[in-house]
Amino acid sequence: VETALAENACVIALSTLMTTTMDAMVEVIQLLEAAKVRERFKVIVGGGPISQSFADRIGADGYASGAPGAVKLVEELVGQAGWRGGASA
Ligand code: B12
Repeated sequence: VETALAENACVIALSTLMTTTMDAMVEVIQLLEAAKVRERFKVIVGGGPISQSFADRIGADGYASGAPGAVKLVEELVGQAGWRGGASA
């Protein structure tokens, strides 16, 4: 979260390969909410144990099953009309 703020990131992309680290994705979203900066970032999740339903459950903005889908997802999210995240927030 500190790095995303320092870098004026638009997107935070979280990856995990293991079920044991899935909870940390929830923690990142909670940290963003606690710092009142959740709306400044699009948070996307992925990796072997992750699914669309998990992404929905934790309040992530998106999920993709592979790299090409991740690029498409980011293009859609960042291109969304009216969203001005990152540096412009
Ligand atoms: C390579 C590998 C390792 C390597 C990692 C090397 C490295 N430096 O990265 C080494 C040997 C170190 C390793 C260690 C361990 N591993 Co390992 N490992 C794997 C393996 C074989 C492949 C993972 C991989 O790199 N895949 C290639 C990438 C490109 O594919 P991918 O991760 O699926 O990513 C794609 C999509 O998921 C998606 N995606 C991924 N991230 C994101 C993020 C976003 C935002 C989006 C949109 C999309 C997206 O796009 C990617 C491209 O298509 C998997 C088994 C598997 N087939 O997945 C086990 C696996 C992940 N390992 C596992 C385990 C248990 C471990 C260890 C705990 C073993 C141990 N007891 O020490 C340790 C943990 C180490 C650690 N601290 O993290 C388990 C996890 C089980 C679980 N359910 O949690 C797996 C699933 C194997 C198994 N079936 O048991 N491992």
